[in-house]
Amino acid sequence: MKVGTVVETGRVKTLCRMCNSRCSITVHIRDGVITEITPAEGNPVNNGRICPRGKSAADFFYHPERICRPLKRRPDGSFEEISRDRALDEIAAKMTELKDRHGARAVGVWKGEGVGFQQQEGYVRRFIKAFGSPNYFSNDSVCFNGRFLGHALVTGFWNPYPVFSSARLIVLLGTNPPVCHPPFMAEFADARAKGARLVVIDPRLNPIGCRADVFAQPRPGADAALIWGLINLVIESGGYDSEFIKRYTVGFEKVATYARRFTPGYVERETGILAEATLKIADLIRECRPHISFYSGAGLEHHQNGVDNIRTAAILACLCGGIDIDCGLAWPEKIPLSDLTLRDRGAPDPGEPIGADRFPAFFRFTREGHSLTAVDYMLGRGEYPLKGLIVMAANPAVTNPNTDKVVAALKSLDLLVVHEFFMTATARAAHYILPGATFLERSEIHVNSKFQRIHLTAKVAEVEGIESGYFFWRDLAQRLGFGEQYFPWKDETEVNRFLLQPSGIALEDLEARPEGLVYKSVRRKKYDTEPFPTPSGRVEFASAYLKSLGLPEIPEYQGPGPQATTEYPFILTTGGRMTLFYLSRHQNIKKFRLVHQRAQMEIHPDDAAALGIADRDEVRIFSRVGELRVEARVVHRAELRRGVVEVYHGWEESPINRVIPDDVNDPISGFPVFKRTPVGIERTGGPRP
Ligand SMILES: Nc1nc2c(c(=O)[nH]1)N[C@H]1C(S)=C(S)[C@@H](COP(=O)(O)OP(=O)(O)OC[C@H]3O[C@@H](n4cnc5c(=O)[nH]c(N)nc54)[C@H](O)[C@@H]3O)O[C@H]1N2
Ligand SMILES: Nc1nc2c(c(=O)[nH]1)N[C@H]1C(S)=C(S)[C@@H](COP(=O)(O)OP(=O)(O)OC[C@H]3O[C@@H](n4cnc5c(=O)[nH]c(N)nc54)[C@H](O)[C@@H]3O)O[C@H]1N2
Ligand code: SF4
Ligand SMILES: [Mo]
Repeated sequence: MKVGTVVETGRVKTLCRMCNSRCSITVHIRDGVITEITPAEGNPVNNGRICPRGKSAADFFYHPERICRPLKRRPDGSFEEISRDRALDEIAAKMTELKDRHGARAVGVWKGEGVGFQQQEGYVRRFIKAFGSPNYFSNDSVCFNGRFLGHALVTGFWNPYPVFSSARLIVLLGTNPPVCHPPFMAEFADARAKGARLVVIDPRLNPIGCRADVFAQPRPGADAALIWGLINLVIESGGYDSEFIKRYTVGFEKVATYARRFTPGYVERETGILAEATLKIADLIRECRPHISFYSGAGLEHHQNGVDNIRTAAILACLCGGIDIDCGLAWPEKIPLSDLTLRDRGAPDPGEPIGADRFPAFFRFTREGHSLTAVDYMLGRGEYPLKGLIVMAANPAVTNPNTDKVVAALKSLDLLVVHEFFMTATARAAHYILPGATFLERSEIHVNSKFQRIHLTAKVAEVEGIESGYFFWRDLAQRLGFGEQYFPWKDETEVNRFLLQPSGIALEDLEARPEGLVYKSVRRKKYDTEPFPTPSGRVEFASAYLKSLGLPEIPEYQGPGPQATTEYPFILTTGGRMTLFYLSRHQNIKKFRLVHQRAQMEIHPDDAAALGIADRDEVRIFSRVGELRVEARVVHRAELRRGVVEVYHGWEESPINRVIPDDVNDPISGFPVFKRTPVGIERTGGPRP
């Protein structure tokens, strides 16, 4: 691997992109070798701290298993190295053939969490639209959009993270910030130092739950019953801002009437949370409003009514008066940047993507296809064939539900191109693998809406033969005949200049400020001067839009989701994150693997005893779609509810998504139910050596 660094010896400041927190880092280089990554000062996002994954970015960059040359699959399943020109020529020829035979929409793209969003997503969307296909898919069919939709349907904007440090009460629902969002922790510490209280609602006693004033452990999927109970108590106590409700909201009466049945006793029966705990949380809310940060995570979103879980939480937050105040539901200011996506103009409209008819609200808000439905189209079970797919920075063969079906679908394609660092389960199914560039090898613009900051990342190094994503899309577009029109920029610097044009910010100014610039100072209570960006211009406790789709206009509680049966008596919840792993990534970093050796299923000691399972025994977990063998970890009885088991979801060789159905979907977002699958469990052997 021949590496060039931008400076022979010295330091380069940039943003860490090992996750979407985007902390400021300093990359240390000596004699052309990256020697260390340390936190950089000056960015309020991370305030001079970074996590172990950020520190390990160079382990990724120099990883001995990294794919450094384009690969083509041979008929026997092995791969041969080919030149980049040949790979791109052959891919373009095949795409043209598919387009001629089946129409452009027979080819799609799938963007993964590896490149995140914003600019890299923009390239992917731009490319496929310019090709003439509407079929853009992404990990956002299973991530984030449930939270986004839940907030956007109520207030018209997404809550891009409260400023926790100014809260008097922090309420966390289905989120585990010390692991998932390390930068939040400094803000929590600030707030706690000033006396703020902490409520954590989670079926699993996670690290943040251990620090809470009130920790409540609901049955998975039942949170909305608790939240309705809190809404009921807030309304009963009359402490909400009735003037605000009158002027700025629609549907309050409907919410108030519906909430009445959610007495603390009813909440206890539905959720398993003691009535005293609900009353205690309501007391804290009364005491601290409006200075409350409600923050909902994947634990609420990955459910059968995930969007409505989040809507309910957003309604509670609005009733507490926390709209567009620092610690509340913050309304971010838009920054004018050029649009890379060709969203509404700039290229002919290719029509609606796969899944838009099944989940119209998802499509309306996200303008993307539904990836779970796309899998059916690949298998010939759609209205038309999906024959070709380019996957960039995703590993759906591990991370999407019903993985055996996903793998079969990927293998059935006439053309599968995977843009990757490593030989993943998804890459193994590809006809062509193109080597991916790490974030250290590209320059891109990032906007952080919480702090209203804009950043430019620095290209720190390059590896001979590896081009960053922009050049992949550009060079493929050129071969397909639309490169000059849609990818005219000679390098990333030119793209970045194009993006910045409407903002009035000069690229040189951003280059000079690696810790970022504030693009607009924070204004609060914008609703005093402008309507909420919802159809009615008000906060929508009831949504006429959802009603027009035949969906409940207020987020009625529908029960927790799929029920346990005699055949599948346990509830499996998945995806509680681990500090050192990121989804399906980082298992190949040796020092991390020493900590997490193999996939485990956490189980309550009484359940384990009833099944004759001892700690570290091998168990089989099975559902109506598949099965998996993993190691049992018998946890402390406080850690999990009885009847609930938990498995991490990213293990390459043990994908728990094999047992998760893809056909139980949230009616608004189309999301699968990652956090409530009825399963059976049996002991199959003793501990592995
Ligand atoms: N280290 C690390 N950080 C990550 C990731 C990673 O893989 N590793 N992944 C990133 C990604 S892609 C995402 S989307 C975010 C996710 O980050 P968050 O949205 O903060 O979600 P998680 O931390 O996964 O927390 C989920 C929590 O919800 C709980 N939970 C499960 N079911 C329920 C339920 O029914 N009700 C309630 N109240 N809680 C429930 C789980 O026990 C778990 O503690 O994290 C990001 N950060
Ligand atoms: N059961 C269960 N399943 C889940 C979840 C759950 O909680 N439970 N969580 C879901 C969530 S929230 C998400 S976000 C999805 C994520 O699902 P995916 O989008 O599939 O994310 P990753 O597993 O991180 O896969 C990213 C891949 O991209 C590669 N990569 C990383 N950076 C780059 C880059 O810069 N360029 C290129 N070309 N490649 C790169 C990595 O090597 C990795 O193989 O998984 C979901 N799956
Ligand atoms: S939290 Fe860790 S991995 Fe994420 S950006 Fe910050 S340092 Fe990087
Ligand atoms: Mo995610």
